[in-house]
Amino acid sequence: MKSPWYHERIVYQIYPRSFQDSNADGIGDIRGIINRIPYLISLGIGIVWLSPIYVSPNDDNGYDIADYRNIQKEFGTLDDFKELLAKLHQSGIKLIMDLVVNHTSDEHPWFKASAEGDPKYKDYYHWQKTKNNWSSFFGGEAWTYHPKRKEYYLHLFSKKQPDLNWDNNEVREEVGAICRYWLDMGVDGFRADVINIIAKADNLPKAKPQIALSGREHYLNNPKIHRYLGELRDEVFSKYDCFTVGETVLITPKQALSYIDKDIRELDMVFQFDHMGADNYFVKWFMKKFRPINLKKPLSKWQNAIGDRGWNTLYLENHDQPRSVSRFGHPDYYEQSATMLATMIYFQKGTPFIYQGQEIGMLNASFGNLDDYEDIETHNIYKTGRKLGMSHKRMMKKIMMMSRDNARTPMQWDDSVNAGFTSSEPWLKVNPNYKTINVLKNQTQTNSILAYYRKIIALRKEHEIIINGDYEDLYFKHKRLYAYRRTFKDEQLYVIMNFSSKPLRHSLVDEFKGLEPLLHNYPGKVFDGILSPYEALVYLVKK
Ligand code: TEU
Ligand code: CA
Repeated sequence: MKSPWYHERIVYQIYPRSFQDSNADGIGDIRGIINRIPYLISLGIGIVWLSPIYVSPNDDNGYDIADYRNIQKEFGTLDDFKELLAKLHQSGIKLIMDLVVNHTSDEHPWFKASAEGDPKYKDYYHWQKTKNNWSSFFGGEAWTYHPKRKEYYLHLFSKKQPDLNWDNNEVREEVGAICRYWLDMGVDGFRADVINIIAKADNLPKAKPQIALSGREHYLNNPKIHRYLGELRDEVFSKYDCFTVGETVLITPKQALSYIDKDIRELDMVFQFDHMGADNYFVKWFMKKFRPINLKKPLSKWQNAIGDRGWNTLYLENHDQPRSVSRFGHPDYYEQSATMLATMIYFQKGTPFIYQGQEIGMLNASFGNLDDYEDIETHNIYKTGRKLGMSHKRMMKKIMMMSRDNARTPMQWDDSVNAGFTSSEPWLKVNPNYKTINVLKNQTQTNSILAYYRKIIALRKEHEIIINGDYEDLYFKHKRLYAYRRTFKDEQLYVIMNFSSKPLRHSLVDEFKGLEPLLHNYPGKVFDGILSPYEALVYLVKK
């Protein structure tokens, strides 16, 4: 059976604000993306995922939408968007949009009408006379009083992001219509923002108090959600050749399968977050020392648990996560750890997602000055932490490592002013390391991180085993060796890595003596039976 295109292709996530500015206002835009299509083609990716470009007051950089059918002025026009879509399609690249429908902006006409008590919109959101003890993902309370309506409204994110009431039939019809609008225009699918929290328990009961995310037992994977997503699948998604990937927070493999199992398919795949917890306890602000085993365990758990029942997503970064090389790599082995991490994740079974700049090994910006951060989450957490008595220094340490702005600094194209992102003042500072880390420099070096990413992408097109081979861990308990085997028809693919800064000898490596690796991140190194720091080897064996 032929695999669906969204199993074979590689997704490249663009954060439009930070990708390429074309009109010198310091903000990335659609025209900028169009100008960079040759770069996307040269990478070999097959799908672009655009973070939100809809009309938005920008409280949360576009994740607070005021008009789902139009483009934010600073990004361009609907015609620009249509041109981008057409040009990507001409280049054989598909496009998926971000679908943010857990909440709208408080400046969306629905919310304004709801706040005024307009009978049609009155129940589009969650209103209550009294607030309860639920807390927000961004720190602080999840309720805000609205003086006009004289009631509190629920917002699981910022107070400018009121949660939609999915129990309301008309809300669900509106969402379906929005999806159809973009699909009819030719869009190829959606990344559905925090989709597993859209259904809230009836009457929003009081929460079991927790240190973070109080109330979650009443909105995570609430059983009603399957009816709501089932409707969307039947009435909208199944009518198009499109795909959906749900962002599902705090999810277990079993819960994931309740959405993506091949007999259910309310969503085609989900983003899980277990491996993003490798350097923290439950919430990223409670940091702990990173250990490779804590990355290996969750990744392996998902490979094994999803198995043949569904399909995984493979990612290390997105616009919410710090840069993976800063988190899991090693500064003394920068190129080696960056390429090892890519090998580790992208030879597993699932659809690869690459976040802009990851392919050139961009690192955390770690600005030391709070004023250099733009992200609402960063500022809210700072306030919350300070209120709880934590020092400025302690909060800044957390922010420097974990702020979402680490991933949102402008794309580093070259070593000209502002890294070639803009000719004026960028909306968020460029990472000062852009003179050494940029696309141009990567392009001129044969063994760059970018060249390695291109090789992985090319290999995936050449060898079906990388897409459809079964996954199996090898020497799973080993703390420094990371190894697994993929099996497909009469082929086996071995992925062998030293996830440490010390040389590693292991009998597994000896088995491949004299064999030419399919991929190797130590260019020119001759096999000596010992894995160097962060060395990664991929072997293809025919039985
Ligand atoms: O993220 C959901 C989410 O869980 C994040 O808020 C997460 O807790 C945080 O980013 C970790 O640092 C999605 C979007 O990806 C994010 O950009 C939005 O801010 C959020 O939803 C609200 O729409
Ligand atoms: Ca611009």
